[in-house]
Amino acid sequence: MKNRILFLGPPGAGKGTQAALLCQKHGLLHLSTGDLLRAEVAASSPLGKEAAEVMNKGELVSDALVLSIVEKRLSGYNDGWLLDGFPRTLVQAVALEALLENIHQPIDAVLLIEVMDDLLIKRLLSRGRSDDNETVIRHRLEVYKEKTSPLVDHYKKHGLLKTIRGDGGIEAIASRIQENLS
Ligand code: B4P
Repeated sequence: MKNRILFLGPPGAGKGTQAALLCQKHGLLHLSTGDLLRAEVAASSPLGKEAAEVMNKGELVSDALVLSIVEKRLSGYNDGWLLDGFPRTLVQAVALEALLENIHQPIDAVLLIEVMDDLLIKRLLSRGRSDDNETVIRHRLEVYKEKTSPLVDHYKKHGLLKTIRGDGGIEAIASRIQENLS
């Protein structure tokens, strides 16, 4: 099975949900930049204070800050991993490629989880995190379209992209993902 994986997709596509299932099943390191940032916020660290305001507005945290978090976790790690919600900009993608080249760990697969906007909004409103009110969600979707969706073409050109339908039940989506990683 492919075991160096990126999950791409709009907010609420279920990246975190599916990443947790897949990593538990196959013993992969689950690196969610969203979770790591929320842990910094909860700890009121200087980094968390910087991130909280940005996240609650639905903006992206600075590339430099996110890159420092990922670099710390991935360097020296030699087993399989899944990056969930990272990269989210082309700058992050290019920096990740340089990091992975240095540690001789190329990406095996990029999975794009696709879900219609109406369903994303419905899911996020029922999740109810502090950045999950309708105005902020709509802004996050715009930010996704502007800053993250260019990564779809980027990874298509590298021959790494697989697209997964993200509607339906959690188990059905997990099976679609599994089929694309064998
Ligand atoms: P993330 O934490 O990455 O979260 P997300 O994109 O909102 O959600 P995800 O797709 O993981 O959906 P989930 O499984 O939870 O980002 C949050 C913020 O952190 C960003 O806005 C940004 O500010 C910052 N950030 C993170 N990474 C960054 C980066 N690299 N650079 C800069 N900033 C960064 O699912 C959503 C809901 O749907 C859940 O309630 C779940 O239970 C439900 N659900 C999932 N699958 C379902 C299904 N099949 N059916 C019904 N409900 C389902």
